[in-house]
Amino acid sequence: MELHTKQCGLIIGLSIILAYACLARAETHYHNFVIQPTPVKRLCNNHVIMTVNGQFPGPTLQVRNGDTVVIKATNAGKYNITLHWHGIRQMRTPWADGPEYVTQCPIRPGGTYTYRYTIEEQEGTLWWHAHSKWLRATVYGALVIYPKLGSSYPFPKPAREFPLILGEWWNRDPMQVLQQSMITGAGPNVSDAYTINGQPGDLYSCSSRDTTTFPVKAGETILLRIINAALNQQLFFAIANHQMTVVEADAAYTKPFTTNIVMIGPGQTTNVLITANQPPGRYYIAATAYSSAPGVAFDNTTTTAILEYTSQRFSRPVLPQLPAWNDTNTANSFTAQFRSISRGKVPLQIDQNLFFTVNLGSINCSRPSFRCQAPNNTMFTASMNNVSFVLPRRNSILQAMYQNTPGVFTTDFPPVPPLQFDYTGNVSRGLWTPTRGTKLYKLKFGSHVQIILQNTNIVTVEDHPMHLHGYHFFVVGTGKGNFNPQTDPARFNLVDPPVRNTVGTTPGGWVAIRFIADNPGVWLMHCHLDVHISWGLAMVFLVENGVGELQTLEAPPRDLPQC
Ligand SMILES: *[C@@H]1O[C@H](CO)[C@@H](O)[C@H](O)[C@H]1NC(C)=O
Ligand SMILES: *[C@@H]1O[C@H](CO)[C@@H](O)[C@H](O)[C@H]1NC(C)=O
Ligand SMILES: *[C@@H]1O[C@H](CO)[C@@H](O)[C@H](O)[C@H]1NC(C)=O
Ligand SMILES: *[C@@H]1O[C@H](CO)[C@@H](O)[C@H](O)[C@H]1NC(C)=O
Ligand SMILES: *[C@@H]1O[C@H](CO)[C@@H](O)[C@H](O)[C@H]1NC(C)=O
Ligand SMILES: *[C@@H]1O[C@H](CO)[C@@H](O)[C@H](O)[C@H]1NC(C)=O
Ligand SMILES: *[C@@H]1O[C@H](CO)[C@@H](O)[C@H](O)[C@H]1NC(C)=O
Ligand SMILES: *[C@@H]1O[C@H](CO)[C@@H](O)[C@H](O)[C@H]1NC(C)=O
Ligand SMILES: [Cu+2]
Repeated sequence: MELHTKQCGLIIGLSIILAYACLARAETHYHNFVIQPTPVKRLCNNHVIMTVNGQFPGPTLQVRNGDTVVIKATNAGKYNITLHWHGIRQMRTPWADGPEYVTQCPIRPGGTYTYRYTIEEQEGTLWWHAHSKWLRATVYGALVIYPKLGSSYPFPKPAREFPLILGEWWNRDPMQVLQQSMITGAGPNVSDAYTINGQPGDLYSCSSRDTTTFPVKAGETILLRIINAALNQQLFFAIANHQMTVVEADAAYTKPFTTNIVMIGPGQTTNVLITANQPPGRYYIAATAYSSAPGVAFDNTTTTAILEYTSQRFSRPVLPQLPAWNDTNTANSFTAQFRSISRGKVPLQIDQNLFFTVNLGSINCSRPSFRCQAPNNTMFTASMNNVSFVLPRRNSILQAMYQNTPGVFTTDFPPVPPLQFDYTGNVSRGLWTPTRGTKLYKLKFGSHVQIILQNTNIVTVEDHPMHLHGYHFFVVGTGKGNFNPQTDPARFNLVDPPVRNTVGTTPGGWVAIRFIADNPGVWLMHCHLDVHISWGLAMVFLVENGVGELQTLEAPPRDLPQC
């Protein structure tokens, strides 16, 4: 970055024309990410967690739209791991996308893999995280994409900017928490804390000294780049006495709107402007659970950080008012305010009309067993269109596709539910058990796709934050109950729908998304609550090549890990 700036300065001195060429030039950023066990102290105890380069949260990547990123990942830990660049489109480079056994085999302990990709027409806040079992509980960081040199934000430049990463903390190794739930068939233990930039904050034991603070000067406007990196929980977020102006989400600018409360699901990002217009002092920034599933256990604690006006180090902070954990109305009315600033055209003609149910599920055991400790001798599971997704083990799906290796996946993922039923009504127990498979859905290059994601009342309704890799999509509609293909499309927003890479399915409702399949490769779509992806709440799109090099998947890198 620095070298580049100096070169620019020199060139600007010589000639305006050359300066323009300099401004337009993109850079390549090289980083080494060493995944390593790292000692930290949290909630009164010493722990060893996986981090990148010993940092928790991990390093912030700062790039510009158009730049190339080259990250050599070295696995110095004891677990297989992969890294995912959440929300990056990865045009023609799915090899760098990261989900384990989908686009690559894991990097084994002692191994390395270099992720290479170019940022194409994206600006704003994204993030990176491990995409292997539950390692992303501690292996994550911010990925900030600034506008190209010479262009600017569509809002006044803030005086300061901070990534603000919400996380979820267990006093146990999260890999053990996952393993225990996989063995017992029951829900995993809930977390012990939420965190802001790695710190739980004042309301937890032994945490006050390290509470994260965000400094401001009275009168200035700052930008918070909020990222929800929590493993399993949507969160409500607020700042005492300060309104927030939302300006961007999932690396897409929004029409600005003000709010006292943000609801953010795992995988999502939301940029807010805050003006320090209150009496100088200290104000709590706080986040707590939004839990949409009745009767499902969750961590009901509250994490805090502090917005600190200059030289107000000792004043006592005020807490903001947060909604009740089950306040779905507040969550939905916040989400309903998003409108995009134009970002390409919304597809109006649809070639692929898909309808996917998004379900939890339950497997009966004939008798009580150690492996069936979910209620009434069952095991929890989850599915889309009644298929519980199974990751292959012998190869990655992408490599198998590229090399035409048979037996790794099938392409018969159902475009509509195999059985129609009253999705959000009282679903008969006989329908609760899905089939299992590694099923993909094939899309022709360039096809215009609509997906209705229909939440169901199998086991319980719940807001599932659904994330699509390799794309962002327009959220054209949402509603309660079962989607009605006769009446609901008339209410779609085809003018300025929000653009996202992760969208919540209203609990007991549906959401409609659209995108153009312009990125060939193999792309995972899944619930970003890791508890649900481990139960199979996922599917994969296979987007075929188009015509010519620019519509064709690149060749795999030489160092691609093998299974
Ligand atoms: C989960 O919680 C139970 C009950 O508190 C505890 O006995 C068990 O050790 C926990 N397991 C893990 C992996 O944290
Ligand atoms: C959180 O849950 C625990 C256990 O169910 C309960 O005792 C406690 O009152 C709850 N706390 C809050 C703030 O709701
Ligand atoms: C939320 O839960 C509380 C109990 O904690 C209950 O009294 C209230 O009715 C619930 N509200 C909604 C909207 O379900
Ligand atoms: C378990 O069984 C009891 C009694 O048979 C029933 O009331 C309850 O709803 C069942 N729970 C679930 C989750 O199916
Ligand atoms: C749901 O259906 C079952 C039988 O299919 C019935 O026993 C139960 O009472 C129904 N529950 C509700 C809330 O309608
Ligand atoms: C599982 O058991 C319940 C009763 O506990 C029954 O209603 C349901 O049909 C069973 N499901 C399957 C798939 O056998
Ligand atoms: C899912 O498939 C299983 C096995 O074919 C079947 O028993 C169950 O009823 C199906 N459920 C739904 C919701 O389609
Ligand atoms: C790690 O990955 C390799 C290659 O896919 C696999 O053979 C091995 O079983 C994995 N180890 C674990 C613990 O999953
Ligand atoms: Cu989910």
